[in-house]
Amino acid sequence: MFYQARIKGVIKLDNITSTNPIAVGDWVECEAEPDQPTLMIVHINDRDNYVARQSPHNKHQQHIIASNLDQSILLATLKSPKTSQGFIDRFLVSCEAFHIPAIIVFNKADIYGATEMAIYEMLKEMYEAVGYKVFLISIEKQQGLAELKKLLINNTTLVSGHSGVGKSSFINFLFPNLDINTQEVSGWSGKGMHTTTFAQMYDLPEGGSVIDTPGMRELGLVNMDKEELAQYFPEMRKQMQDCQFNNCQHINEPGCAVKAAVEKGIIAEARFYSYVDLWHGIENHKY
Ligand SMILES: Nc1nc2c(ncn2[C@@H]2O[C@H](COP(=O)(O)OP(=O)(O)OP(=O)(O)O)[C@@H](O)[C@H]2O)c(=O)[nH]1
Ligand SMILES: [Mg+2]
Ligand SMILES: [Zn+2]
Repeated sequence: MFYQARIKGVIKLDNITSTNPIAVGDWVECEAEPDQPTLMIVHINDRDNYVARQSPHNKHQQHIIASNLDQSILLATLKSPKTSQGFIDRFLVSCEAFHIPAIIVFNKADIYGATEMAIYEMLKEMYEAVGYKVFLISIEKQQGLAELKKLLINNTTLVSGHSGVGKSSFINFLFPNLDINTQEVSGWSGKGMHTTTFAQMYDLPEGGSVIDTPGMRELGLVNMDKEELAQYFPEMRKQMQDCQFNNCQHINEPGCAVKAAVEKGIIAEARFYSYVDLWHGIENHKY
């Protein structure tokens, strides 16, 4: 059932660090509005988890994208548009920090040439070694989708990624009767047109639900200190207890087990570079 609802004024005040008081996936308590078909939301239940982004307007505020999730799909493309490895790693770190399992899905396989396929194989090997599931699909040619669809049943899944990677096309594949808006990526920039403008949840007839979201330009890491970052790289987490210093940041300390593992090829160099990049980008709140 669908109802129009509005939020009772006082709830809004409780949530000043977030730009939105309520998010897709929230469970709420409602009351009927007198003499109207609409409802009033009077209480938002505690969230099991949520995904948030730094507000583009104010870095001290966050925008909650969705809540009560079982998993998060990063839809990526290696062509039209290109998703960078840095962006993928930033997304994975975010998911680790929010304790939400992440799945990496490369779409538009039908337009990949030998170069993109070689990059895909390299990324697949790298991310699977860390423990992430990696899929290659073509929504257009309906390839590789059956196995992915199985993972959605009885779960609440967030679908994220840059504009133009095919998030809404994926929802249309799952729900052929919906026919929600999709739009070609711009010919000259190869970038998406930001067609979807707000997150929306769709219920699968088999059980479970899928959330379409607007395309992400960039992804700010929310409320994270430099010291925590390494924990959100699962392959680094395994090595860090062997570092000489227990406060090792794995940047240039002596006796660093993480850097030793990079040299031995146990940790992918490209992942370590992402770590260093992200580490430099975090401003610590403590100082
Ligand atoms: N070649 C090819 N094109 C695809 C595939 N999947 C989607 N597209 C096209 O990519 C374009 C963008 O798809 P959308 O589904 O609108 O992308 P989106 O991720 O929802 O984009 P935003 O809503 O802007 O974030 C459309 O023209 C789709 O037809 C695919 O597997 N192969
Ligand atoms: Mg869309
Ligand atoms: Zn170290």
